[in-house]
Formats: sequence, structure tokens, C-alpha cells
Amino acid sequence: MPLIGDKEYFKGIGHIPFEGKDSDNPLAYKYYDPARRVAGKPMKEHFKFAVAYWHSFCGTGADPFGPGTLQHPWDAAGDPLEAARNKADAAFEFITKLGFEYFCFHDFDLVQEAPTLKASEKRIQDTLPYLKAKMEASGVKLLWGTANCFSHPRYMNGASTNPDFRVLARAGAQIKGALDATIALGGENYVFWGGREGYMSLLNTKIDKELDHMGRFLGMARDYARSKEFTGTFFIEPKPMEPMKHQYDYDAATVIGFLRHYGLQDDFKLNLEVNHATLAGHSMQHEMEIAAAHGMLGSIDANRGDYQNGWDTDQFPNNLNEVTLMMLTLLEAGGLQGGGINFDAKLRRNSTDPEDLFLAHIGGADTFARALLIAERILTESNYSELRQKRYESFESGNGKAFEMGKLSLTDLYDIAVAQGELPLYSGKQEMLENLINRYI
Ligand code: XLS
Ligand code: NI
Ligand code: NI
Repeated sequence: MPLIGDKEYFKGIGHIPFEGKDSDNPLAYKYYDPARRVAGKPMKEHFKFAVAYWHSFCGTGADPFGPGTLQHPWDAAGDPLEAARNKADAAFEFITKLGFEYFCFHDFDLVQEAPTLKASEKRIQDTLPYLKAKMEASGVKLLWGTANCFSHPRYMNGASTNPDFRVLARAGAQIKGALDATIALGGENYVFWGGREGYMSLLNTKIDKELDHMGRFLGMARDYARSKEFTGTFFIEPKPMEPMKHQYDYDAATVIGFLRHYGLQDDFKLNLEVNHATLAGHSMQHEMEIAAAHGMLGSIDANRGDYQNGWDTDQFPNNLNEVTLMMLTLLEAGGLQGGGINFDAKLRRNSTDPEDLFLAHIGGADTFARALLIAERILTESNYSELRQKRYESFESGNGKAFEMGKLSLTDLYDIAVAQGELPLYSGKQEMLENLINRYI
């Protein structure tokens, strides 16, 4: 199957080369050099960069104040299956030219939802062989699939947490189809983002019931996928709010507690998103540290928020300082578990040139690549790790070690405290560490 047929959508743009940091070619990578080895493996393996089907090929720039500004030529066909094939042509042309190896989708990003469940299921099934052929021809793989159980009005009160069992069942049917599609395309992971799993008002909500339903539902989805030989990881994507006032998957710590409570911790990990972390009042590094501490750092939705806006602006990442801190945590955690870096980011509404989509992804990939290189140097050339380690050295031997091993009681702590007398102060050296990071950037 030709990857770029007579219907070339991004005309005049070829394969994006790596040209190095001195290049002034906007359509070239300055830092993202896929084969370059960093911390023991090629850059591309640290990242597994993925293009998000929804933002890049479905979003049109519509906002609450006006319609879309983009008219995608691949949407022009009247027949939904033909439009789906055209969209796949555009997507695989783009991903291939970019040199990325992965993509991610929601079920109804691939093809427009039909009026009934059965007809929708058939549409997806009918689209899969074409996608599969595109994937085989290009070598592009599926990082994860998911189901859109939040856009259709039927889900206005949630999907698995809906107060109406009939809607919950409908969501189950849809997710079964999305799992089938993900498995058919060899998806490496499956994501649950609880778009409307939460509430608008506590006056009409029973949290205890809704959480139990969500826990049971996720277990059913896991059991079904495992029975179909799916060996990948399930990810929960935390987000504190938007569209709901409050979402149950608030942040990493909340989700980890939820997963353990419902016995899902062995099959599920986290897909963390930068703008969701900041909406929750955390930094992305905080979210990654929490996930890593529990062995659940699965995947990343890469984007950024805006300091002046309180919502999920989903801009392409370009904050070198923020991403450097993320890469420090990533390297120290030993990488992502099964997932990759999915650019869950969208162009601004007034970025209307076809090349803008390339420029955005190039900038994002270069930001991650540059940050990874900086983080590697910080870890190997500076005393950053040593300083952090040293702060805890009192636990490496003697009573500190005995405490960690569970060998002391509270009265032992009392006796130790009496014996050691009053203590000197030790600086946390925060400013010194902040200066150190900036020196390497
Ligand atoms: C929305 C989420 C969404 C998920 C996939 O805020 O980031 O895009 O990643 O459903
Ligand atoms: Ni996301
Ligand atoms: Ni998001």
C-alpha cells in the first residue's frame, strides 16, 4: 500500500530530518536524533513518541465562542468509511514524515459514530483492515487505544459512574468494542480517561456507589481484555476537573489509592498528563515521582498549560525547565513502564497552515530530546544524585537503618533522642540545586 498516494495532504513537506542545533531550518529536528544513544539506549526508545489522532486529525479549532477554523480535506467525503480512510491516509502520511513510530486514538476518532451501537461497531470493524495495512506498510505502531465515553449526550452524567445502569451497560459495550479494536491493531496499552466520571453537584451524587461501580467496571474490562489475550498495560489518566467540576481520577495519588482499594494495582498503571498535573495544583514532576514511587509510571501525555489560564489548554510542550525536571525523574525511575510520550496537544485556533502541525510536533520532540540530554548530564556529571542521597545518609546504618527495617519502637526513638541531645541544623540546599539545574540547561 502506498503511504503517500496521489492524495498527498501535506504537500511540499518531506521527511523531517535531524540537522543539529545550529540548523535554522524550521522543518528539521535540532535535538531529536532518534538513534543517538542516551543513558544506555537510543533516544527514540526512551520516548516512543506518539501522535494523538484526535487533536491532530479530528480537532478543527472550535471553542465555546466560535466554530472551527480548520477545514480538513480528509473530512470532505460524504461517506463515513471513505472519510475514515482519507483521515488514515493523512494521519499516516503525517506520522511517517515526522519519523514517529506510534499513534493513539479514541474509537470514534477513527470513524464517525453511527446512529446505533451495532452500526457503530460495524463501522469500526470495517475501518480496521485499512488501518492495519497502513500500520504494516509504515511500521507505525499503536501505543494505546481508548474509548470516547464522554462526548455523546448519553454520557452527560458519566459512563461507568452513571446513576442509570442502562448507560453504564452501553459504556461497557462501547469499551468492549474499543478493546477489540486495540487488540486487533496490536495496541501496546489501553487507556481509561474518565472524562465525565465525577460530578457536577454533590446534591444529586452518591460518591460511594459511583466509585464502587467504577472499580467493578474496570475489573470487568480488564478481565475481558485478558480473556482475549491482551498482554499490555491498562492506564488510568488522572485529571482533577474539566469537564466535570470534580473528577474521581483526581491525581496520581488518588488514582493509586483507588486502584489498590479495588485490587486493580497489578494490571493498571498511570498515564500522566502535564496540564492535568498543573490543574490539580501539582507539578508534572510531582505526579511522576508519586507514580514512580509506586512502580506505576506507565506513560505520558505531553503538553503544557498556560500560567494565566485555569483550564486544560493542551499546548505543545516547550518549557525546557519543566521538561528537564520530568526527564530527571524519568531517568531515575528507569523509564516508562510500557508507555511512551503521546503529544496530547493541539494547535492554537489561529494556527491554520498545514505546516503548523509539523512545527508543533518538531518543537515538542526537540524539547523532550534536549531535556533528556540535559538530565543525563546532570545525573552523570554533577553531584546532584549524590547530594540527594547524602540527605538521607543517617538511614544507611545504625539506628536509622534499624528504623527502616522495622526494628525500632516508639520508646526506642525516645531513648535515642534522649541520648543524642540537641541537634544542629542542616541546610536543604534548595537554591544551590536550582542553580545547578539551570547551569546545565
Ligand atoms: C483530556 C484527556 C484526553 C485523554 C484521552 O483532557 O487528556 O485527551 O488523553 O481520552
Ligand atoms: Ni490526555
Ligand atoms: Ni487532557
